[in-house]
Amino acid sequence: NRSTTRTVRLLGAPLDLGADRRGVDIGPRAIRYADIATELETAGVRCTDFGDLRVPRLEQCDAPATADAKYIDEIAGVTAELADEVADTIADGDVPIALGGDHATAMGTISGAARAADIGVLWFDAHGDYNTPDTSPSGNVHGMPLAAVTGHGEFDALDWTATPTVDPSNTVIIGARRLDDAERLALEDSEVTVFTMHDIDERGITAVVADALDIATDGVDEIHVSLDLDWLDPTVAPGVGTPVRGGVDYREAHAALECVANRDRDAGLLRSVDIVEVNPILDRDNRTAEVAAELAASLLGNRIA
Ligand code: B3U
Ligand code: MN
Ligand code: MN
Repeated sequence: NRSTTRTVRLLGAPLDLGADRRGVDIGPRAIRYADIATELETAGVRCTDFGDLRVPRLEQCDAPATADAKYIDEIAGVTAELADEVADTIADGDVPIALGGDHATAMGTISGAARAADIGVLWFDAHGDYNTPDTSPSGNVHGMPLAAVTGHGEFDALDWTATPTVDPSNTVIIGARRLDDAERLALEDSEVTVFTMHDIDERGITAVVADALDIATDGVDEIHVSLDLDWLDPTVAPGVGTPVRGGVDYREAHAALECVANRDRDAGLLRSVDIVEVNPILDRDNRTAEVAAELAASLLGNRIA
């Protein structure tokens, strides 16, 4: 269990090549300005900062080689580096938090985290991120990472065969409210569990997260938490590239992550975290980054209030 003080290591991943809207590359800086380090330390966690990974600027990249999965080669390079940093962080006994950047970041975090142990995944998102280059309506890779890490679809540029990934039966999406048609069909065919906003409305956030934790940890020891800020309602988190109305409110978001923290406190299961899709250019007064920092403290903190 988690009685000793943990150290988290921030890994900035200013990646925007997976998204359509510019600005998400400033996300890591905005979350630092929102004082995530102090939030975490106040919650009883030691916080170190690795700085930012080097990410190619969109302006330096050639036009995307394929419209099916734009900038997939560049994204493969960045996520491979992130995977190494995540694996090193875990080997040092620390908990990596990848600060995005767009959600393609998660391919690196998860493949790095899955190297040393089998993990389950909790994916808090308005979207499924389960498109493939064949089904994606946009060609944006940030709509595909969950497919890639669960072995669904063809991702030629990604060397997943050399990288242990996650079992779809230990993968849970929470808060979905906008799935593309082909994506929805593929999820229905898969072993991934999807809890929609309707499930949360009907059953309450804590019951849904309790189920999600049971599913994610069935037969595995540890979990990865991937938090897309568009999971929250845009009134709470306006600074995201693809806002969708009807998301969780501030208290539901904290309650959800506190449920994870409580289970973690008993079992020591939280291995790695992503906090992604914060777009300061679309934000108001850095509110979304502040919510992100506060949610990190609820998820990783050592105290209940
Ligand atoms: N499903 C759409 C939109 C989307 C997915 N993730 C975000 N947007 N952030 C797509 O492009 O795959
Ligand atoms: Mn996402
Ligand atoms: Mn999303």
